[in-house]
Amino acid sequence: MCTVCGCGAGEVKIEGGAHAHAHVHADGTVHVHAHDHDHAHDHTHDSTAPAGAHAHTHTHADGSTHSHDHVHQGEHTHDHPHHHDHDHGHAAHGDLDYGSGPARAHVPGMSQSRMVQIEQDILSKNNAYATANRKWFDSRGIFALNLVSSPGSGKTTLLCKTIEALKATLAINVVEGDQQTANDAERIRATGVPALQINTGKGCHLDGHMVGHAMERLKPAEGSLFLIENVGNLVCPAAFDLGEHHKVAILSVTEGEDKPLKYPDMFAAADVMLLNKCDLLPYLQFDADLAEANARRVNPALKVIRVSATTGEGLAEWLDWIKAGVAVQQGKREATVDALQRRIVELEQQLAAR
Ligand SMILES: Nc1nc2c(ncn2[C@@H]2O[C@H](COP(=O)(O)OP(=O)(O)OP(=O)(O)O)[C@@H](O)[C@H]2O)c(=O)[nH]1
Ligand SMILES: [Mg+2]
Repeated sequence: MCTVCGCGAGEVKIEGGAHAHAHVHADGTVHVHAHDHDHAHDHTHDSTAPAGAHAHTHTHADGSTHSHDHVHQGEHTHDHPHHHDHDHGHAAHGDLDYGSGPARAHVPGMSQSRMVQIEQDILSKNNAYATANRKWFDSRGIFALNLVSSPGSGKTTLLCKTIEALKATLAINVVEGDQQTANDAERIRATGVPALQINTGKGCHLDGHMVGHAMERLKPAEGSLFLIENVGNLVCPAAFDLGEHHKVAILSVTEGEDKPLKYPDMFAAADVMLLNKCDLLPYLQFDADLAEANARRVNPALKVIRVSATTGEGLAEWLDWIKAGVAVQQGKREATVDALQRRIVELEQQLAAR
């Protein structure tokens, strides 16, 4: 899970030359910056702490916690194995559960408190970028969606169909996230709308910082629709807010009804689930009602729409939901401080002209 081990901190390439670097420092802090290749750059990492120093938190057996600084003289890791004798339903079979500690994950050689610290650090930085993105969208009345799913469930096919249906009446921009290739951005550009590919390298999700750069490049119009296709991955993108208004989870009928229960974070984070490839239902043993019920066990408020991106079945409801969201965002624009300031300037000019 990339929020606790920092495995998403590889080299990121954004189409058009700029790229972003994310560094995980020895003390676990993450530092991200972007730069263009057409100018020289230099950067230093300022730290008031001595090289290798970091704060260390221990949780004692009695539950008390204390923290102290220490300096590493060389590379070392120390592990605090914990035995949890919780009574999990499956523990009777000797199954192993590495998700029962405070970090709800396991990284060899890293303590639970360290993982929690790293996760908080990564997510708080990401959330700051995401909040700025959302504010930017809101001030311009833009409706932003983040499509998340496992690889191949039909995100790009759905996007192409959605764009074909809406592009005559709505300005649309697309951000594509994949570890490698610009295939999906090219498929989107073939529909005639602007698209930008972000390659995440070893990274397994898009983050708020990457999307901020994509927004700067795409320059979406006021009142438009901004669609983000995340990296195909049913785990990590759930934790990263990009500044979107809704996460839309896509589950295709070839994946099995149990996926919302096995990967609950994603379905809990989404507001809408598109059950895709419904054209294949006659050929499969897939219980669509059970899949919906499983998704609602994780997220009772989830809106579910059954669709087929290839036949177009169910897409009308999806398109209506998007149009309603766009209308709400366009309405909100009127109420933003920016818009009010523009109105004040206008009124002052009218007064001055009297
Ligand atoms: N039968 C059927 N096939 C579909 C449907 N939607 C997508 N597909 C097929 O599923 C495959 C994967 O579709 P994509 O749109 O590339 O899926 P994706 O989620 O964008 O994949 P990644 O970006 O790699 O994660 C393609 O062969 C599509 O033609 C559908 O509704 N029905
Ligand atoms: Mg795709």
